[in-house]
Amino acid sequence: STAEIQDYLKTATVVAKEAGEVVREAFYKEKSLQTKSNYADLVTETDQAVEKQIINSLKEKYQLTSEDNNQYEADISQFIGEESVAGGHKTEWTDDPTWIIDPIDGTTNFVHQIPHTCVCIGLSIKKQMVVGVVYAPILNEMYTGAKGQGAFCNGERISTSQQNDLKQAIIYLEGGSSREQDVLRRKFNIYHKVVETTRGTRTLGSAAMNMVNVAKGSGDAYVEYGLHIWDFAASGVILIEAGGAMIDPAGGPVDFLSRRVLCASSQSLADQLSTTIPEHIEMERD
Ligand code: LIP
Repeated sequence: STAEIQDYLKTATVVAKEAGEVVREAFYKEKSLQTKSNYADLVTETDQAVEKQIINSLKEKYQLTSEDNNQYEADISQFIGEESVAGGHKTEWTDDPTWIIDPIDGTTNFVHQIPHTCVCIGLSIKKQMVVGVVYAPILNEMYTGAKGQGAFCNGERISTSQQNDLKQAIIYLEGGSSREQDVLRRKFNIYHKVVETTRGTRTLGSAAMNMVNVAKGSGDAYVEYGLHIWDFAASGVILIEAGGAMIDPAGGPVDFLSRRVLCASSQSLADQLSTTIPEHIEMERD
């Protein structure tokens, strides 16, 4: 129901804000760092601590304290978190209500003190994204969206540019963290074509930051191959609620486990960008 969704959104906002304080506190300090798949794929102690904090807060609210919240008791039992998956949990996405968490999206920015870094919390019900919160604590931007209820930044309604002409569009792209020659070669073919056919490209270093910027009309589209569900689930709700379109880069509906996404200010721009891309990289699925 609408009231339930609003309650989930409120909770996610409070929890993201608390998590963001931890990120802000750690931002200018020395970080304890590890690499994951390669030297460009980073995790810090803060990523891990913040993910635990988020999961514990959500469990406390929806599972353990059933007395003060009996109507939602045990409603939410599933979690997909970037660092839990890195720690060996497989990504299992079911029809059950599921919180999808990226404790720090833009970890590399966080490590290098570049302010485009954010906490992402999304909620899916029956594999439909219904709530999305993206909080960028250094920029002091709180983005929220809930299905059918609009998208907001710090409480102000946001909407996409509605740009329809690729030649006048700004496109966000990412180099990503894969260092495989074949993936890089394909990505840079795409990059070449996008630079050639548009007004310009930008890279913020965070999928979610790219997407909330498209959502608020700061830039017009974003495409990436190689990301994961936690990088774009929460920001996807915000983008759609802001009037944008989110598709599979090859066209058709987005597939959250396919590790690729194309977002744009409008469906028409999304389709144009999709057909401009010379080849669509198949990533190993989550
Ligand atoms: C990052 C994504 C970004 C991608 C990076 C990385 P993380 O997520 O937001 O779009 O290019 O390789 O995956 O690891 O900072 O949460």
